[in-house]
Amino acid sequence: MSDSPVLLRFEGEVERPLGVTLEDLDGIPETDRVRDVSRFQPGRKGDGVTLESLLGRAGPRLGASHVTLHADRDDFHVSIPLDLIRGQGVVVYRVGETPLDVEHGGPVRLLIRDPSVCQSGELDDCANVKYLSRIELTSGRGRDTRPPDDEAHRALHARQ
Ligand SMILES: Nc1nc2c(c(=O)[nH]1)N[C@H]1C(S)=C(S)[C@@H](COP(=O)(O)O)O[C@H]1N2
Ligand SMILES: [Mo]
Repeated sequence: MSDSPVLLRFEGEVERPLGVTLEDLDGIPETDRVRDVSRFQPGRKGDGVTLESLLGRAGPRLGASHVTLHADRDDFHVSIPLDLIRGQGVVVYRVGETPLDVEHGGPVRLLIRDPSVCQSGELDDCANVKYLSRIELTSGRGRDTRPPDDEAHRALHARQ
């Protein structure tokens, strides 16, 4: 057990609710690590672990159909079918030796390996949730506050 702050929680329809610390993330084996996200998202930087490796630890229950990504810092939420996101999600939390800073969406940010453009489906750019604090497994779609149209999208970006 470590007394470091919990950076990310897994909750809801999981066998083992988790509170994940920096040490936990650093302890994930190399096979589950994703180094240098600029290889698949040019212009973004960082290193992380696969969402799948963390889901494996939490153990989605049989009834879990959706993964809801919560950013409590700015009250932004995205809900995506489990089957779609599990092979695509990367949990980014470092840039080399340095923890991911808030300007880059840290301390923990989700990146989709191969997102579609904004507002074009479940796994779009808008699902690259910054300041990710909780991952909730739900039966049915959970909360999703992604902008529904161009105007809402422009307004969201204007606030950032
Ligand atoms: N917490 C949080 N994450 C967020 C958003 C937000 O408003 N809050 N905006 C989303 C949207 S609409 C987009 S297009 C991308 C933009 O990521 P970028 O700022 O790294 O380009 O972040 C997504 N992640
Ligand atoms: Mo977006």
